[in-house]
Amino acid sequence: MLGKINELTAEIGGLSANSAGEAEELRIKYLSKKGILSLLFDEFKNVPSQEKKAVGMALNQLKNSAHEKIETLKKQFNQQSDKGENIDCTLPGSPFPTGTRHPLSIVKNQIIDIFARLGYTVAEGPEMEDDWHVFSALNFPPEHPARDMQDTFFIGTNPDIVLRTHTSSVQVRVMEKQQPPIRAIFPGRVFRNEAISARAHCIFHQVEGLYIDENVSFADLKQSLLYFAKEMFGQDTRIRLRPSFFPFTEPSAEMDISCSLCTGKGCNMCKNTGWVEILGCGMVDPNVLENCNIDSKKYSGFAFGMGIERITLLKYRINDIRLLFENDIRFLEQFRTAH
Ligand code: 2NL
Repeated sequence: MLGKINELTAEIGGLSANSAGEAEELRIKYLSKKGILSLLFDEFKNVPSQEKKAVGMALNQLKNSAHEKIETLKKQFNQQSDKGENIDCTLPGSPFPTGTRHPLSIVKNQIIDIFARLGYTVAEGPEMEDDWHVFSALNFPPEHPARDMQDTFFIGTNPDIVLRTHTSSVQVRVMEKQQPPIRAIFPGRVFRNEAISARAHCIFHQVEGLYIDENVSFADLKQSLLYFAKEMFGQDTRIRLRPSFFPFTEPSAEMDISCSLCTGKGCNMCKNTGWVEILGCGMVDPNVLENCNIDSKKYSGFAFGMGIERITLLKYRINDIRLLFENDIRFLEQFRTAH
């Protein structure tokens, strides 16, 4: 009898199961009413009385270890419900890493917000354009250098299809569709066939603006852009307009802001002039209005254009435009803002 008990102890100790069902089968085989252990207990009455104590103890030990073994076998398949009981609801949650907006998007949204307060809406249009919307409607003469392959990306061999070099093409589309008053800004990606350097990239972003109505004057332009400069760079910011030339505006000007780094005293950013250029602007050339079926005798307007990269570099004091296009997470993570 003791031999049998030892054999069974070893046998049960080595049991394994691949599913809860298999573990239950083993329980029935060894521990049920008609199981192997019950039969063994039945045999106990035939054990001679002097051996009863030792055999009884061994038998009880076998029974206990068998129960324990089957219990462990079952437990491995019951872990789901166990898990629930073991959750510590007081532990802090695992942090979920959130992304950040790209600095160009932050600045673009800021520009949109500022002009929205002046009543400007936002319009967008295609990046692939025809010659009319990028050049001809905007008063570029046929031999203008901007139409050259050196400056403009062409799509395939068709000289009429280009990647837009400015978002003015969207303004042309809006003017063609809608009579004044028009007051909108035009953010978007533009393309110029230029060598990449710390200051220039062949793909960059622009916001242009357009305001056309009866009696719109250069004074309106100045006041609107002064408001923009103060909102964008701080209320102490001053502006200065220098005469310039664009095919699509007459008169034209370039606008500088007082250097935000040295507040006009002279530093590296303003090359010791106290001023930094941020945009171009002017009164929309009457030819452009007529090209878009707007009566230039009745209506006038101003327009402006700025590079979002340039504004971003100035605002955040970044010294290389390429940082904006490399998508280095260590650079981008520094722009956590509400915008
Ligand atoms: C610059 C200068 C400018 C405009 C853009 C414009 C558009 C139309 C008519 C007239 Cl449809 N003008 N846009 C006007 C003056 C300057 O951009 O340096 N941009 C980065």
